[in-house]
Amino acid sequence: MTPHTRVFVAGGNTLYGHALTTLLRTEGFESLVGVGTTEPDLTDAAATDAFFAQERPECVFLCAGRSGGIGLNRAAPVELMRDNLLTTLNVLAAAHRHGMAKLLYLASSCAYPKHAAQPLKVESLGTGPMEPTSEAYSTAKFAGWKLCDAYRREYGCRFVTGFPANAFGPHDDFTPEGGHVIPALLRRAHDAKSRGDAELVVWGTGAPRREFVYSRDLARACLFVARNYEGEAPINLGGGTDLSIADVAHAVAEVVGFKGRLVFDTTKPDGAPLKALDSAPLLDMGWRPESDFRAALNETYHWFLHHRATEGRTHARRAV
Ligand code: GFB
Repeated sequence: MTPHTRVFVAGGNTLYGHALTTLLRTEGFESLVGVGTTEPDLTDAAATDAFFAQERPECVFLCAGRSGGIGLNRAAPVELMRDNLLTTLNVLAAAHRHGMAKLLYLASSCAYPKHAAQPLKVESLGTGPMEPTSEAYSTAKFAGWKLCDAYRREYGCRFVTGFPANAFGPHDDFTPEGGHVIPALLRRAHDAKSRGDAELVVWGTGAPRREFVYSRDLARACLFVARNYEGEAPINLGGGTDLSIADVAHAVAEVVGFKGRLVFDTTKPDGAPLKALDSAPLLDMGWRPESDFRAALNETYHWFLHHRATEGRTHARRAV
């Protein structure tokens, strides 16, 4: 990969996509294609194929497909599964048809068996049932990995699959019901503080543990893998911070400045008891995360504040 390599970040408007596009620009990549509104509707096979025929990307980061937290997974399994199956099918088919050099597909840690040994090694994929609360979405991600594998075996395509840890950062989905735990709690803590609430509700028992990776680190890991990894096996993209949900909720309250009580709503699902990735293959290749969790949480909160403010002004402008 050189700064002249034609790179397509499929799903540029996602959490991962924004972080990757920002990093590629910082690294001096000057031939990014399909950025912003020029990205085709990837659920449309013909539009996706026409885009590849026209733009002929040489390297693709496939992070398209709707995603969401445990709430959205329970509320919209059909939409999440369909959107991820369609976008993955179309992009892999077009990438193969137009002879693209290399593709990194971003699956999800929820595709691991719910009770696999921790930290999660790629060898445990497919060895047991997945966490039910996100099974439709996870099955689509699992299928995406298997399809990359099939293209590699049948046509020799350099399609690599990465399994990211739970990511967070700017451009995430901060909706209180649909977002993942960090953006949803930042939003709800912010609203609770603004209203002067005495309590902040946290879903579940607070006991589950997750490995969190900052989107900027995840983007760096993706570029590192695109440049340096040619293995057949999928690769974990972790190296993040392992925390209980109660720890996360306390950190969020501190960052937002919410002084009230945390209340755990055990009528809400906990999901998987633990999700931590074994990222030794990536770390052994020399990659290292750079972000501090608390500083990353702070940056994410300030991005949210700024974004809400501009969103407010934009809305006002649009209304006029
Ligand atoms: O982030 P989250 O939805 O992802 O939930 P999962 C993580 C944990 O945080 C769960 C708790 O134990 C939740 O019960 N939690 C507490 C909350 N408060 C909240 C809240 O306000 N919102 C949310 N969302 N959670 C997802 C999968 O599972 O992992 C996705 O559903 C995807 O498909 C993602 O794979 C990486 O780790 O539980």
